[in-house]
Amino acid sequence: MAAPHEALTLWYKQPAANWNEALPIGNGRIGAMVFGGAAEERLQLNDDTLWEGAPKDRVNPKALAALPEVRRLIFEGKNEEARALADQAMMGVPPRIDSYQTLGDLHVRFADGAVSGSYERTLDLDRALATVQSGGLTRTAFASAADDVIVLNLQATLGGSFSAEVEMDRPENFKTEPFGNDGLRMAGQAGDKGARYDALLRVKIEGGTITGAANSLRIQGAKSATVYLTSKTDYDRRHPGVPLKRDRMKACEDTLAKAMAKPYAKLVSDHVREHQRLFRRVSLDLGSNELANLPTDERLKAVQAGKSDPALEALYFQYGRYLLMSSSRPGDMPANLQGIWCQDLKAPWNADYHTNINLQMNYWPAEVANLGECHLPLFDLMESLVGPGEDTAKRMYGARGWVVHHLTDVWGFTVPADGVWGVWPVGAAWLAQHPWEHFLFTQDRKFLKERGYPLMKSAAQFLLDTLVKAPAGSPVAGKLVTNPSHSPENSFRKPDGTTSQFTYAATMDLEIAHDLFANCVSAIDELGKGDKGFDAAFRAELMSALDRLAPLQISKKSGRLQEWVEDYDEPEPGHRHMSHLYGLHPGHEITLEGTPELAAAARKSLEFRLSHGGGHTGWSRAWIVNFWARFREPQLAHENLVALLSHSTLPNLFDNHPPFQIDGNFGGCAGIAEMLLQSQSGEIRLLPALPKAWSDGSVTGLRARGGFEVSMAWSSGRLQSAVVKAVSAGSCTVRLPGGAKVASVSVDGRPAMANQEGDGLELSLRKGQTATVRFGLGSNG
Ligand code: FUC
Repeated sequence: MAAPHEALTLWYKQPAANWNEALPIGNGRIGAMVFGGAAEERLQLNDDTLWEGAPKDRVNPKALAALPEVRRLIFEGKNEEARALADQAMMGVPPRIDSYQTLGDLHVRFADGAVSGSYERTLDLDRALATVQSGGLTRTAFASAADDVIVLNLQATLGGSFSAEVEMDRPENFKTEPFGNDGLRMAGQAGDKGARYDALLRVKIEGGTITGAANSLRIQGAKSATVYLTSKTDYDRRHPGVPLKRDRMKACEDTLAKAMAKPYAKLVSDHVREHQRLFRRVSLDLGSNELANLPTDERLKAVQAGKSDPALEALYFQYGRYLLMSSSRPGDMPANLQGIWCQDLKAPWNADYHTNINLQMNYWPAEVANLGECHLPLFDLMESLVGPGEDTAKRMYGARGWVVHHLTDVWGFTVPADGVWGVWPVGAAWLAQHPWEHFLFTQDRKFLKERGYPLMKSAAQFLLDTLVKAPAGSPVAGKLVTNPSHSPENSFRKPDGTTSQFTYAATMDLEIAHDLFANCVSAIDELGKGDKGFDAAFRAELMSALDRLAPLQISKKSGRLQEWVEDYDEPEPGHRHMSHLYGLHPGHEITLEGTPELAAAARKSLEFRLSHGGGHTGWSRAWIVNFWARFREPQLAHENLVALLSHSTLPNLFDNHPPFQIDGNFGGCAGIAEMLLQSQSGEIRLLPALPKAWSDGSVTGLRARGGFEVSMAWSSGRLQSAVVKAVSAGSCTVRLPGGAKVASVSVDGRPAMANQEGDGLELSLRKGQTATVRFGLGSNG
């Protein structure tokens, strides 16, 4: 069992009292929340394809005809009339999606005797093992990506034995029956039209006996028992809604037979090896103090009470990486609002894919935290949405390309949902940032050509076809704008005192369009290197649109970056969404050096939001950490990271958006990386926002755009050394923290020229080479 004091372990002295205290395991596809109860072990189970619902044509047949009228009303300032018309003519039919669901529960109820004595529960992130030490029993749970099984091993210590009863159930729609003498099967469906599933568990014991009854297995006098569990559904990722024709139970049997044929020690070591292959690419040390010896929940309480715990911040970062690996491996579904972990039949927000920040935030850490392959499930989902999204684009907007509104599911949902704020047709355009980022980090041109660029181009086509000219009298008259438009979920107050959400040219739309068009041009130029004239006509179309796109506006009244085309007042100035700052992060349009006026205005907007209580949800707080990192404000970034931990983090370190939403975990993880390393402006910037609390530390294996891997060590707030490996490309410009003086540079161990000019350092590298830079005495930091 893991020593509880290891830096990469969450641990507790008591069982989970509820789901928010249970510990997650997952192999990307299947997973569980481990409760560690003394008298009963409960594993709440999930399969990432177990969704209620089915594909359905939901395009509102009145939409296309109503669109010109909605646009006219909006341009004329008749926001309420426009809203009423959109409400009856543009919303999806019906405008609701169904929920991702729990797979059910595995229960192991211990007979008297196994429950007394000392207790400890851990989650070892480095080995991806959850353990429980209770009385005379050691329990180990893990979800193996190598063998596609969930495993629960129970081991009597000190030569003892134990007895227990094993059951599997689900809140609804399930049937269980025995499987041979040592197994149980469960089958059913998500709702009455969703995915059908089969789950199978089998138990192997040492010593004692095992007997099967109708719905349970009884273990008696065993020295050890290992439960193997897997599940399969009929959901087909390539053809959502066309049930996969396979013998699910046979597939479960085969999977378990293979896993059970391995000696247990080998099953564990194969699991650990596969986990560490990804997990160990990055290490992070931010310093430590005496709090590191406390159980995780007590550390969190200490942080809530104002104590500093840098090692908990590093643990939170690695937990984000652990969660991404556990919920989004290649070939699986992307991480939803709860990753894969969900105990409900009707989950909060259906545990869906929200595309007006949440899904994207889930993937912010993927590249920089060196888990690029965990990004791939997002591209699979995007590709599955292109067909339905093109159909919606054509029939609702008369446009080319694909559209996604503010949320989606696994059944190709692309129409406006929930309410008129769902008429937000830039979801696909935002998502299209991700394949471009994947290319920037990996330099994988084949990916860009075959998968990335087609997704980007189609999203850009939709925008090109739906941008319209702002009318005379508009502050951006004659320029290209979106209409209809929303600044996600936020409202504005018009001079006549009325409020609305429905408008044209919300700043975020313009920033998303700018970003996407610029990225498409860069992609065309990249792909044109081997293919002169590649998509030249489309490039010209993009350049012309970029030229005519409405500009971002700075309020004359307040100096803030405007969120809307008019300088409206806001009924909720501390709103959780900070959409108009998209251009600063995750976009690249606003930078300190490139657009100083816009950056200053964006900063004012951020300060205004914060001074009115902004950041009250976990994901919102996590976004703020990223913003401050981009402003290179270490203390402010850190202050908000601490607020994320102290106000929005549950005892199991899950992000709290009552009840739970995983985006804050991922956004926080990305924010920590963003404080240490940035590369959004064609340069690699080292330690851009190192706070005082992390004055001594080191990191290895972060990734930078351009195809680099970066490691650094610092002490007393000053950079000591940096190692830059050109994984897939060559030379780069490195920006050093203020005052850092290069003492020496070597490339692959051989002394090299130190081309430092001010805070810039040119590294001439060829693919595969590694530069090691040592810094001398200077006053950086
Ligand atoms: C957005 C947010 C909510 C919530 C939901 C899933 O709509 O505004 O806070 O996170 O997504």
